[in-house]
Amino acid sequence: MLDRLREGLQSAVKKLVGSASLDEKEIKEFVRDIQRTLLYADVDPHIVLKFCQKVELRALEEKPPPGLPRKDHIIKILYDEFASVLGEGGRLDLPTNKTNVILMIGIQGSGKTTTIGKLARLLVKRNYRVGVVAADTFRPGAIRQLETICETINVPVYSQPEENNSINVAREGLAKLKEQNFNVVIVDTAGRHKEEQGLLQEMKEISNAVHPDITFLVIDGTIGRSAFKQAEAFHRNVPVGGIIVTKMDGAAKGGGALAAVAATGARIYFVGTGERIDDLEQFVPTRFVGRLLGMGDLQALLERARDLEIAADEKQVKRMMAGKLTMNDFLAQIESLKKMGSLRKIVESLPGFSQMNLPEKNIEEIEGKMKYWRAMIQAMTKDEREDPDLLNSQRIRRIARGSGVTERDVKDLIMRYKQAKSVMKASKGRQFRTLMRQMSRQQ
Ligand SMILES: Nc1nc2c(ncn2[C@@H]2O[C@H](COP(=O)(O)OP(=O)(O)O)[C@@H](O)[C@H]2O)c(=O)[nH]1
Ligand SMILES: [Mg+2]
Repeated sequence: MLDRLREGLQSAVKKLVGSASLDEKEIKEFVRDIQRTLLYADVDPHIVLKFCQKVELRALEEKPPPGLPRKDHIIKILYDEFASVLGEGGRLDLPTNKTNVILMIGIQGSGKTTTIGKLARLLVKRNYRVGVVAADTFRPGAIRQLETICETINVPVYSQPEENNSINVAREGLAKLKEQNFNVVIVDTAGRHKEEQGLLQEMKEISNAVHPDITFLVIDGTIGRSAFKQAEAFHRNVPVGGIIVTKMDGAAKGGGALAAVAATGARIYFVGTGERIDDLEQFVPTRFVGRLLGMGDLQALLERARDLEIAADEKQVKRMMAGKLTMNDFLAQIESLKKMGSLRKIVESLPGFSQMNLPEKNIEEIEGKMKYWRAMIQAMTKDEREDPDLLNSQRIRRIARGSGVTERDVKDLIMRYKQAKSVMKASKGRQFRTLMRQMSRQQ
């Protein structure tokens, strides 16, 4: 599935790995290759632009942990950013002590009925008793289609061939199957066209009638980035619990559909990868990205990168515990905080960190200042970074001029550094160790 996308990404990675040197030019070319591949897969240009800028910035500016080749580090960055674009996948965990109701909605032809068969099969394999309600009263042959699929997997289908009120069928079907203690009841619906308000109204009414535990919106992966609008239109009318993207086999635009759906904030639970009953996969973004980039090598690379990062952090922490905190350590720590997400969240999660004199209102300000801090630290000589006590007023003036800030800014940085150092000494690095442990758990 997604062959073109995979080939494009893997060939960009291969080119990067094979290049003799690795400077700005190669990195930019690598990012451009990725960009082209994503646009071809119909990923929304805004998403592509943001994604590529982020990858490029990180690739150019981030220092790999000692021991990790720069190329590997860049591939890891690519992996991280892909996983973050795709968001979290959804996991379907249904309790066995009740009748779980799953409502399937989506426009006609998106693959609802086919997917119901696949999902029923998957749940039967997990030992659930599954029944299906045929509440698509609009499409001729809809009942027969569902019955044909479900016969092959021994799943009963409730239908009322003479009834054309889908809400009644749904309600009565559910009641009947509930009586028979089914663990899961999946309700199939019609899906004429998304523009038809009537359809959305009907979905709303069915939803109110059956009170689904989860509503799956089924989206055709071949529509690419238009999936965004479609997902939003449905969601405005019916609370969508999760999304299933179908026809990922052969869909040149499947990547665009996935990115678009993830951009709505909805979780993708499954992807359909063919017409057969077993062609349904649970969607696990990290695994998915791994496959796109060529998992075999990547898994080893990611593990190595993590080990090296932890080792580097530990070395740093040991030094800091001995009360030795250089400006470089300071910067690295601040940046690793940033990498973990919002500084505020982290500071709040660490009791005792308030000793660093970071009153709440200052946190945002600090986040904003971080890029200047980097410039200032870069303007220092190696000796100054190792031993900031050397920083007299003359040197401060030079650094301020060299990094385009005021002398007061430099003094402010030094003050914060000293505060951090004294906290570090007092707590023997305990707080940072807690932090490191959290970091390694997050990876
Ligand atoms: N290649 C491929 N075809 C699919 C997939 N899912 C559904 N289809 C096909 O899409 C068409 C419409 O599917 P159907 O389940 O009837 O859609 P519905 O109108 O939403 O119920 C059928 O021909 C299916 O075989 C998939 O994952 N891959
Ligand atoms: Mg159907």
